[in-house]
Amino acid sequence: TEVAPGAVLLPDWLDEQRQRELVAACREWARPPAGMRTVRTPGGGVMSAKVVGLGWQWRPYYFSKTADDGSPVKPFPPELGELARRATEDVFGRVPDDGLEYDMALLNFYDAKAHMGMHQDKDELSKAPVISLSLGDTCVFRFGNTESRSRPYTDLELHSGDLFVFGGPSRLAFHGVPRILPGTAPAWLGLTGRLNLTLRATGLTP
Ligand code: MD5
Ligand code: FE
Repeated sequence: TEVAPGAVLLPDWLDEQRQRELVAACREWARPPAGMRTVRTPGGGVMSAKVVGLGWQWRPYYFSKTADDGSPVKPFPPELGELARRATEDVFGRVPDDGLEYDMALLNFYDAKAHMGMHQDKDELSKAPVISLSLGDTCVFRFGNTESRSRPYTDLELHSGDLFVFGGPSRLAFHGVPRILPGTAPAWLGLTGRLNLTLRATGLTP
């Protein structure tokens, strides 16, 4: 389903086994050193979603190879590069051949009360689509416009197993997660809360 130009939602893209495997992998990636942490913004704010980066660590508002605890950031797993290629193939019918290289994963964990304010993802130097995978609780995802945080925007639900690809003109749209719908994760997944895994090409890896 094309939600907006370049923004494509493929519901239920990950089968049960793949979701279970990814949750198990996320638990490893979240572990210290260079594990999941709380992000403080320069303005004195605290993000309610917890974050960990693979390949690169996102900081407001740049990428670093060093985690907040001083350890090297965990490597970007090759299997996530393979997953990104499969996602772009399924959505665009081919792997984009403009030399883009997926080199970082950003993992966000939302508990029942977490949310993410409206923002743009513009720290990447590459225009490659962002691949977003949802696991666990359903969330309300707010997809906005490229001009401002305010209306017009569209609210939709992202469910466990859904793939959302943000490319083209949607790549720089404002977006956020106004709320989590607690207790909506599939029982067989064994996850309380929501994990969002995004695969990105920073354009920073030589
Ligand atoms: C989430 N994460 O559900 C969302 C999904 C983030 C973030 O927003 O920055 O970690 S990924 C959403 C995304 C990425 C790039 C472009 C657009 C959405 N978009 O045009 O809407 O935790
Ligand atoms: Fe974002």
